[in-house]
Amino acid sequence: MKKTGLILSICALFFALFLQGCGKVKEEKNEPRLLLGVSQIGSESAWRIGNTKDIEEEALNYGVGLMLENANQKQENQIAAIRRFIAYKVDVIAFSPIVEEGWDNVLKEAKDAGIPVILVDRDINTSKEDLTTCLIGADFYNEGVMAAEYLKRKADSLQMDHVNIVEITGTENSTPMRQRQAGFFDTIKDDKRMTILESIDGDFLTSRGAECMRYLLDTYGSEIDAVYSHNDEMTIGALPEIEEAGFAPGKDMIIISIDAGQEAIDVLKEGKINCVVECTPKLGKALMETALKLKNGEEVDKVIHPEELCFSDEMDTSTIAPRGY
Ligand code: GZL
Repeated sequence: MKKTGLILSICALFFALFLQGCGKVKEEKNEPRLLLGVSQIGSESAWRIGNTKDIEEEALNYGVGLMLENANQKQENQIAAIRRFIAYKVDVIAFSPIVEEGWDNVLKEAKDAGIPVILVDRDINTSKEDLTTCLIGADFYNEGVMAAEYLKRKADSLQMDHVNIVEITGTENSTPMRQRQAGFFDTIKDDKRMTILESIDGDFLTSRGAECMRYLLDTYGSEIDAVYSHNDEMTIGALPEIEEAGFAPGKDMIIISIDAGQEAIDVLKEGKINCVVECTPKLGKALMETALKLKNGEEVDKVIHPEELCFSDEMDTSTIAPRGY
């Protein structure tokens, strides 16, 4: 009898140790691989919303603990969020700077706290070295080049001897605004047919795109041959104003946009937009892989550009796959 009791006690002990071990394995399994603080600009466009969604999904896929704060288009909110991440001692900080200037102090604080900072989507303008580790985002300059190259081909096909262009830009002093404008201007500057009538800041917003287009139509009317808009939201805002003024967008005026969200692609298929340059919001995978490398002390590339396409009325638009944003 005694022997049986001893065997049962030993089995009970092993079973208890086994359960405790499972508990520990389970506990370790739930432990995030790293804590990532992300300051996101806002929710101003389908692109931004798609970018946030992709970051959240990829954080789950990679087992990354994510603290994501929406700054509602205010730089001061981004700075405050970064300070909270520092106080919280996150492993890595990532942010998409709404504008290029004004980050030196808070990034110096992150550097002094030993927390690496990844730039996502947009860049900063600083004279200080090593405030950030890398940039993951589009080649905005090339997006401007692709937009201008399309316009030159379109002018050729329509045998236009002059092309009067109005430009609706994104948020002033933001990286996409500066580089999309530079890439476009550098590409058209030697083409004698091309004239920029005016550039105006639409702040990447639908409502501002409409206001800008209304002003440009009142000012230049039928002189306008082409509209170069830095994002789909402003383009979508501009189209009804063009129709209201009695013009057919995509026919009376060449319409060029950037982002390539589903809504703009659908309008491209209707023939009211002529060209949409892709700017993918799907940066989450690259962000998680880069943050994990930094946590593990590995080297990372200074700049990571995703591949980007140009959709236009030169192709069979029915073949364009669903965009997912
Ligand atoms: C581009 C991103 C821009 C998008 C806009 O990477 O910064 O900001 O083109 C968004 O839609 O508002």
